Amino acid sequence: MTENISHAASSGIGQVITRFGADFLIETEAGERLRCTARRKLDHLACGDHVQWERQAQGNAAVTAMLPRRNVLERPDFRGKLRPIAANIDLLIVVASWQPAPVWDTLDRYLIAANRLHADVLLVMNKMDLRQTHATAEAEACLAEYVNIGCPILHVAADQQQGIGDILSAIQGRTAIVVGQSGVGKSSIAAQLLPDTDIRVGTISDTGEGRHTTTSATLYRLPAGGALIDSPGVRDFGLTGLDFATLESGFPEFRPFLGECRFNNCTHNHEPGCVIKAAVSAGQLPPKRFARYLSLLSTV
Ligand SMILES: Nc1nc2c(ncn2[C@@H]2O[C@H](COP(=O)(O)OP(=O)(O)OP(=O)(O)O)[C@@H](O)[C@H]2O)c(=O)[nH]1
Ligand SMILES: [Zn+2]
Repeated sequence: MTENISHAASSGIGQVITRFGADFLIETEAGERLRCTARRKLDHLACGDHVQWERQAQGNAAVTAMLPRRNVLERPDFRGKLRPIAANIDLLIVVASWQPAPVWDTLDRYLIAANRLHADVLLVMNKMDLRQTHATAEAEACLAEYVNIGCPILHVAADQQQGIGDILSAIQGRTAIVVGQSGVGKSSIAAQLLPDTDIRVGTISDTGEGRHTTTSATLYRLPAGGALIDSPGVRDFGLTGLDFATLESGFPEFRPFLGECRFNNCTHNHEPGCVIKAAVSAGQLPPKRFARYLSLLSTV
């Protein structure tokens, strides 16, 4: 034991696994888990952040610096101040189901949020056992539009452990979060992705602090590669602060047409010479998504 410690690196790079109050659990590059105290100026660290750490002569190790992050998910705390909850997310697994029925503009908002984070999207239609009995023609037509714009879609039944392996393979080494409206099966999917409760909880008990139940976002390594960052707050995160540029670039199907409207500040609404509207009329762009674009436009 003593020998191990004397050979262990005394500083290095690691990743934040979770937060306990003012302390952080980090994973070193060697896979060791260290409970660290962070300097006060690092209060904005979040689960998923890459950091520099060092052992100290006494007490916990310390996080000494945060490395650059590719993105961060923030949400308002009880005072309305934006707080970072997870960083370095590569993939939003957006879950919808046939019962409760999909709320399509919520789905569009997740796609916009993913685009703003520069993250990929995987749409997971859960409860495929209810598709035959609950899917309306309208819902199938809405879903077909996502297929047409090239959104990756998987059909699964979390309760029946169907399609969970497909989600794991689709993650492909990326760091994912699971989001979606209430009741669609996010918890069921997360539980299936992390079936070994030791993976879910045991990592935290490694610190010798005993089993910890934390509501902070936690990063779980997945057996097939990649990771899931999960917490109740991550799951029901929603898009806030939508502006026009974010809205327009959140509709990837517009891209081939952008820059070709008569007015360079065209909002694709009432303007003459709008190529987006023309493409919708010509059947080249999905009309239901476009109608929802217009209603989102009225909110920015
Ligand atoms: N029929 C069917 N029901 C499912 C399936 N997966 C989950 N459910 C059920 O759907 C309900 C909601 O599942 P949850 O996993 O709690 O959904 P959630 O999205 O985490 O819900 P919130 O916590 O409200 O956000 C539960 O009763 C599940 O048992 C499925 O594949 N088929
Ligand atoms: Zn236009």
